[in-house]
Amino acid sequence: MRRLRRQPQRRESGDPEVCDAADVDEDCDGLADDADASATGQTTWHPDADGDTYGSSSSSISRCDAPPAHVSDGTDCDDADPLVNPGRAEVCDPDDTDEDCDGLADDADASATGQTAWYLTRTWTPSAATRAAPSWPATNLRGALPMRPTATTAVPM
Ligand SMILES: [Ca+2]
Ligand SMILES: [Ca+2]
Ligand SMILES: [Ca+2]
Ligand SMILES: [Ca+2]
Repeated sequence: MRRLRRQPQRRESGDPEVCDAADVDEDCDGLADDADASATGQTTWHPDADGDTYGSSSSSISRCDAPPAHVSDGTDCDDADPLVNPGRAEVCDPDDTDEDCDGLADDADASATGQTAWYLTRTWTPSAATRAAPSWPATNLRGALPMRPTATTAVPM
């Protein structure tokens, strides 16, 4: 009767350490995942300082597990303002803020809302007859071009 030779139980010495959810020490060196400098398969994490779930586009770190206050997204163009990120809508604002982080702000961004209707203001130069008896427009009809007296319309006395 032929005896089968027992194969020794051995772990493949070439097993590489890889990032895994269970923090398994694949290469049996006593260190797993982020604790093992030989680990591969890291994710790029971005800090999310304003807590809006969008990470800063200007900073990142490569780790197996997310460091505190870090997310995998890296598209937040202003990580100090939770009202600015790609999930927001572009709105007209006095500071020309790019709320939706597409690189375009206010009038430059076709998706902007909240525009104001602006009307052309004409410079009114009084005629000689008007200078003699000035008569300023008293009212502006809705929808009409307003004609406002300006510095150039001052009538010399
Ligand atoms: Ca591992
Ligand atoms: Ca953020
Ligand atoms: Ca804006
Ligand atoms: Ca924008």
